[in-house]
Amino acid sequence: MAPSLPPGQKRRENMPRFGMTQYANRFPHSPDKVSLSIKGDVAQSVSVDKQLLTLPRVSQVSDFHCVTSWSVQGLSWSGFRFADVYEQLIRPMANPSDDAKFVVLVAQDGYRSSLLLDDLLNADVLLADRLNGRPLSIAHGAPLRLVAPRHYGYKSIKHLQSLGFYRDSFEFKPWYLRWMVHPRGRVAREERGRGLPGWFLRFLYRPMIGSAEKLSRDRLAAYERRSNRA
Ligand SMILES: Nc1nc2c(c(=O)[nH]1)N[C@H]1C(S)=C(S)[C@@H](COP(=O)(O)O)O[C@H]1N2
Ligand SMILES: [Mo]
Repeated sequence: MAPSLPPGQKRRENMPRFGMTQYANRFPHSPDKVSLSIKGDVAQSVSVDKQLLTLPRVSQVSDFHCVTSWSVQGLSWSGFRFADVYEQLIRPMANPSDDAKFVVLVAQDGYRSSLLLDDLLNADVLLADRLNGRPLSIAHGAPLRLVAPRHYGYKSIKHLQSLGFYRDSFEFKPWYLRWMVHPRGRVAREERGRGLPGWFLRFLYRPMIGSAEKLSRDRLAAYERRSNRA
């Protein structure tokens, strides 16, 4: 029997391309090139690229939970542990301030998410470049994405391009309305949004899944047709 799901989640078999509808038609500018800029309250702003390959590669099977209430179980990711990236590259190269515990992640498509450094340092948080045995597709976040299985999917930013380390959360401007973004977003506690109960948001979001999924799929298909012709 498959393991049970967190509160309010429903299982689906396949991983769709999914996201906020305003990002459905936005795509990474450099899907083939990993380059992370490290900034914020750091001694030095730096860029991390090839250094990633010096870290141990890790594989992990984990579940993925979208805030709108769908979950996919047993995804096989491969990449680098965030904790290794932080300890072995970010600290020596950029030296973030000890009290810079609030991390803002920005993507090549303009999407943003935030997580507490303590949550990012969980052993199951990865910067992944492979999914189910293949290089990450554009649909799922090429060239590099975050995988934070204990947090809602909206924290697991695709097409990652920068990490900012800050003392305060005021640096973070959410991608949409503030109530949609919980500062931690832990799945086990149903922290779907800010100020509104998880069960309420679950019922609010659920009817939107089908149309959001279709929009994401159609825009990706149109993008692929355009790039094949070019
Ligand atoms: N760059 C970027 N990252 C993103 C999103 C997005 O639109 N753009 N959507 C988020 C949401 S809401 C979800 S559920 C997951 C979906 O990941 P998938 O498309 O690989 O299923 O990506 C998250 N990360
Ligand atoms: Mo999501």
